[in-house]
Amino acid sequence: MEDTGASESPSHPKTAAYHRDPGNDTARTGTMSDLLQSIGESFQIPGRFVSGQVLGSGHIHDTYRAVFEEGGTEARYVVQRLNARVFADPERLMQNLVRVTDHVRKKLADRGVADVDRHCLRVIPSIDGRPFSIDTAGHYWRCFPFQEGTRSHETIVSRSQADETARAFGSFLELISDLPPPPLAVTIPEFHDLDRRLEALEAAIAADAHRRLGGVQPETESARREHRRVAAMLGDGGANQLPRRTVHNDCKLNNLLFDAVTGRVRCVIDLDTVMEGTVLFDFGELVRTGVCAASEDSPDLTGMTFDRDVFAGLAHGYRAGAGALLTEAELHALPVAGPALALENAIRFLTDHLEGDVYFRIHREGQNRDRCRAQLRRVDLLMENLDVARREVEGAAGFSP
Ligand code: GN1
Ligand code: MG
Repeated sequence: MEDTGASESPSHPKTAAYHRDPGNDTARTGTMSDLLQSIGESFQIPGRFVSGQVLGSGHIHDTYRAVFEEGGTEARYVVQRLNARVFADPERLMQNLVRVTDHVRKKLADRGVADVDRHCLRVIPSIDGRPFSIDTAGHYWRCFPFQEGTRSHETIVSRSQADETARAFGSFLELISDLPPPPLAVTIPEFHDLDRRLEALEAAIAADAHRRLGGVQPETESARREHRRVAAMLGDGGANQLPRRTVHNDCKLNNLLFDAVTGRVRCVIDLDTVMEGTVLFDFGELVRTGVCAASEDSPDLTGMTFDRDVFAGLAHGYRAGAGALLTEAELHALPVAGPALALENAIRFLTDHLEGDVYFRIHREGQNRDRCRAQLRRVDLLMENLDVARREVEGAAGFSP
């Protein structure tokens, strides 16, 4: 997650201690406060900067929480330095974000939702009226109100939580389904293109720039083998002919904020990759992150299992959240989404391991290799349980997939 809405995090395992910041990071040193102060003050926040701290578990951006004093009370904000290596065009990214959040906010308000700020991100403009601010080093920053009274979670623990999670992302799909043209900018080209991801892996293998190939031979073989299997399955399942729509593209449990009191989903966050895609990208991320509980980088995979109840919750919740939007072809294809997205992430982690950990933030050596292994294990489990998944989707959709 990128904590774009941020949450209370006493239960959050990955905060400051895990933070690694490439390059000249003033934000970890004594000048962190100065940097956050000057950035914070460059946004339209009606108060005085008090303090700031590192926040969040995202692999991509650098996220902080800044406290301002506003008329005698403290108000908290999320300030985020965008990763320009991952997002080459931060201005178009932020234009997307403004379009998406404006659209969702308007729809929620039209439907009578009270206090829209609690249910959708709001981009705070800079003093000069732009949806971002640029620091003296040329880095792009953005700012949101901190979502008070929320929690984020890393692992789905029950069928009802799976249902709630998938329902929220299904509803989000409906909310953005009528975004007026033009299409959103492509923030990361070929983001979920499995074949291009494999090509990138082959290039990293050929270069072996960090001499790590010797340590990951079984993983590279397994990635190639599974790619052949999964690509054939996607072809057979009609996945390549599905309608293109605006999708979230990163539907993980930890990209939702849950109300700390009611336990219900309040807000979908991490909207950086909202752009054209297919529902398989969204449902697949839900399945690969939800169904085989275990942390994404656990070196011990012996206890990992396929949780049928969680899968059933995801299928029912997604169908219910998206309502009538999903076509029969999309519903038929849902069962293959999980293994495809697990494999894609395995390939991405392995590529990054070979390339020297330049994309996904790591906190220890070999972490991207371990992440890859854990995804490959998920591919196995999800493929073994494909028939179970088909039956559950059939139950949720009311027909035979
Ligand atoms: C990144 O930072 P986070 O966890 O929200 C990545 C996702 C990966 C995920 C793997 C823009 O998302 O695509 O699935 O890591 N986001 C981007 O944990 O690459
Ligand atoms: Mg993300």
